[in-house]
Amino acid sequence: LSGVRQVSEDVRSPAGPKVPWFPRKVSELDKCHHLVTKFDPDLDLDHPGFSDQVYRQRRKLIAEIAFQYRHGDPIPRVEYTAEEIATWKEVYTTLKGLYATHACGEHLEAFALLERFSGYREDNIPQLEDVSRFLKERTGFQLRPVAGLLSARDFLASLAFRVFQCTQYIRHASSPMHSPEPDCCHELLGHVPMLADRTFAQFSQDIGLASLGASDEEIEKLSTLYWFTVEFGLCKQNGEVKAYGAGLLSSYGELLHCLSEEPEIRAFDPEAAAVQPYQDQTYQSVYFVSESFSDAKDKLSPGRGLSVPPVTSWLRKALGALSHCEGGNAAPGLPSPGGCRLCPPVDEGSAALLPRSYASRIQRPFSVKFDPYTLAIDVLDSP
Ligand code: NLE
Ligand code: FE2
Repeated sequence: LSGVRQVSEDVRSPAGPKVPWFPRKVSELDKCHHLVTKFDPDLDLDHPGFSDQVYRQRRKLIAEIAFQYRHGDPIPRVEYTAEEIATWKEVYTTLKGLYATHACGEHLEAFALLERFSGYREDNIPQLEDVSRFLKERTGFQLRPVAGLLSARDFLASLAFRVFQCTQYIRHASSPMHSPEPDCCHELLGHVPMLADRTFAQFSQDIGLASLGASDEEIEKLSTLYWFTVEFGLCKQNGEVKAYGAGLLSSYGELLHCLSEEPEIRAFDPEAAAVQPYQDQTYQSVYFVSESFSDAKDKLSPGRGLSVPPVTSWLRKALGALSHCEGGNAAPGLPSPGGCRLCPPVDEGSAALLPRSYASRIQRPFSVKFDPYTLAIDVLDSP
């Protein structure tokens, strides 16, 4: 396959050839490997590793693991060098000093578990295989190695299967406090603890499901929404603003910046966040803060009560997908527990069906449903 809009012959879409190809089973993520050559140490003169041949060689070697990787393989271990571990140590210790005051409760809770069970230490870069096993037990998320920045379409598609595409190399030693590109510090310190949270895992998967077969314009909106939530989101907890975005939790410089007086902080509004312009070179000038991240979540009893986690309701709001279940017995804006045909109980860790009203809005003439037993996507024709 070349290009991300190709329609595969073996997976025929009910909508005909106009729908971009998308994976239907988890093993087809092997085809979702289109890299974006941005921030590449070989091509970008501003990359801190551009003039460092040793660093560039190392990146090539580690990228090879991702190129060879097929779904179901154990993730090969990397023996990190003393210099890499020193970079990790600097990132780890400086960030850890800020987490107590700057990170959300979900992150702190998972981080403590990772330190106990998954080799999170200042002198050890955790191995993706070990971390993947931890996540599988917590939320069913698993990791797969990726060589660098992926196309938004491929990256989001993997989330639909509860697979997180994870870089394995580390940032250049000269810039430990901020990196414009993802690296293992960003994935392990920023994303992994959040993916260990049920609510957050469901939200991530829902963005992924919404992206399958979507138009390029819709992918752009979804990845922007992802940017201002999963990467750079703030939330209020006990009256204080905390970070839950991975791009903040992995950058000492930006974690300080986001809770300083400098940036503009706006109340989270999914519709606005999905179209807010951003840049990815340096710190953000605008962040969105959610009122409800933990408050609303505390009102949910696990597996019972309201069936849709609050962050997922943000997404549904963002997608304008609420009309079919309004008037049920749920809180306004939330589907009624088990009462709506189009809103299965997602908190049981199983199905997440995106409502058809949304599908029509994104010009996707079908709905998708994740089958947790086979890790496959069922495609349902619209009437
Ligand atoms: N700026 C983040 C960091 O330094 O870890 C990475 C962001 C990747 C989108
Ligand atoms: Fe990220």
